[in-house]
Amino acid sequence: MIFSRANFRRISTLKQIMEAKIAESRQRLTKLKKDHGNVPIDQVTIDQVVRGMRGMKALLTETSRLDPFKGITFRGLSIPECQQRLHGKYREPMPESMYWLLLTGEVPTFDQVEELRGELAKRSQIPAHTLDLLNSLPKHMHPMTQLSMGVLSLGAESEFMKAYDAGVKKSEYWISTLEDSLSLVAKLPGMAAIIYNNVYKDGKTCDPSIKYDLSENFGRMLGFSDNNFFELMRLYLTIHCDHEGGNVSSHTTHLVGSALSDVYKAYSAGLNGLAGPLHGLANQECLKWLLELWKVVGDNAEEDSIAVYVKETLKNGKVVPGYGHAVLRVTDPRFLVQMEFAKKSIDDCPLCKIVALCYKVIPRVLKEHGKAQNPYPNVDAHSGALLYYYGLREFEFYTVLFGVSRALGCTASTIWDRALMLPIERPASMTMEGLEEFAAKE
Ligand code: AMX
Repeated sequence: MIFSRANFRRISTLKQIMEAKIAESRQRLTKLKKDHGNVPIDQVTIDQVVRGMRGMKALLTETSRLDPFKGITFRGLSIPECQQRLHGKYREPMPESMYWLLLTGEVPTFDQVEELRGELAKRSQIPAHTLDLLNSLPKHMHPMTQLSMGVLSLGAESEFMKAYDAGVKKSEYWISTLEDSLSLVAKLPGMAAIIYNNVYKDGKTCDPSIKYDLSENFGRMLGFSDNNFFELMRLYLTIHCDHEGGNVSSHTTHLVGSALSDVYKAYSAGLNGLAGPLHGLANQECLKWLLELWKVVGDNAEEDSIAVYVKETLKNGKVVPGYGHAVLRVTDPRFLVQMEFAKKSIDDCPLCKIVALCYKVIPRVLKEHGKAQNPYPNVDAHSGALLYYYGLREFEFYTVLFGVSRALGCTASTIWDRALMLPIERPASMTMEGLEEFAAKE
């Protein structure tokens, strides 16, 4: 036996539901491969090869689906539907409920959420070697680098690697990957809080409590006590959790995991991708840009002064952070839900008012500029303003919050990759000469 029986008993309902779903999905996939394996989905163009595989349908991801015009759905549920069905006893959806949904495809009952909440709370203790590592890192090291290193160090306890070394069957790889994933998701808020308190505060982090949900524990470990901030954390950690399989963090996690690296190695790599300014780091860049804009236009900003500032950004050859998207062609529903949160919960946030004004002005300016395929705001255009309002003002930490959330989607997908026994990822690359030969044939 690779894991303790006690652990298995604790996650038995989750595991049993997943077992049934996996058996059914394996049958569907076998049929697809056998009966329809040769059906073409798409034609790959030279443009797609040289433009970052944009829109190329080449990945199987079960947890969420991104429609350019409707935005994200998690196992078929839109963000407003998740708000209605995943909130448990709170106002905003719970990340625990979302994780259950991503893992099983089902909306959990109250008892199931409670089971998962308790399970995660029990697994939240951080091993001594990871604590020592985090406490030894220099304050000037970017928090995302620290988080990625911390996650990698958790791999010393990987149940998957133990199972693999013990010769467990391929069809059971998902079970130890589920074990690792639950432990990773459980430990991430504490690790993030330790990094925050080490870098920006007095280095002291309180322990999580079994009494609270993941979001309240996280908020408290970061030093907050405001219930509205905990609600914001619930919303934030839920809406950032997954964005189908092709984005940099999810795709990287999938790619590394496809070589059967444990989920700690795979997600640590995913975090390094999330730390790029065109991906998760955009939230940090976005708030920096907004604060500079605020300084210039003041509290009583008007549309014209914002337009002048945006045009200046573009004239300097910079992108407007928080705007545009590789897939979406409408306003990101994750932006809209944060704007709603601001309207509902906050009436005295000048920065949120500027964000709302920007939403009126920037799409028009970007359309006139004529380059961006999507001139509308993405998730990052609002998140920084809300965090700033509640007093979380250390921008370099913002992508860490994103990283705590994205673990839900990336680990759930890695478990399903193993459940469906997907092979190592190995596409083919082309030389320029090879592409020219194709072009000449046309
Ligand atoms: N401001 C100015 N120019 C923009 C722009 C923006 N917000 N968004 C796109 N463009 C430009 C691109 O730089 C590109 O210019 P180029 O031809 O000179 O290279 C051109 O418009 C076409 O780009 P695109 O096809 O519309 O976008 P993309 O798929 O190449 O890139 C993204 C998508 C998000 C990287 C891009 O829109 C961008 O840089 N946005 C600002 C950064 C940002 O908000 N990132 C967060 C994304 C969400 C996330 O992952 N967290």
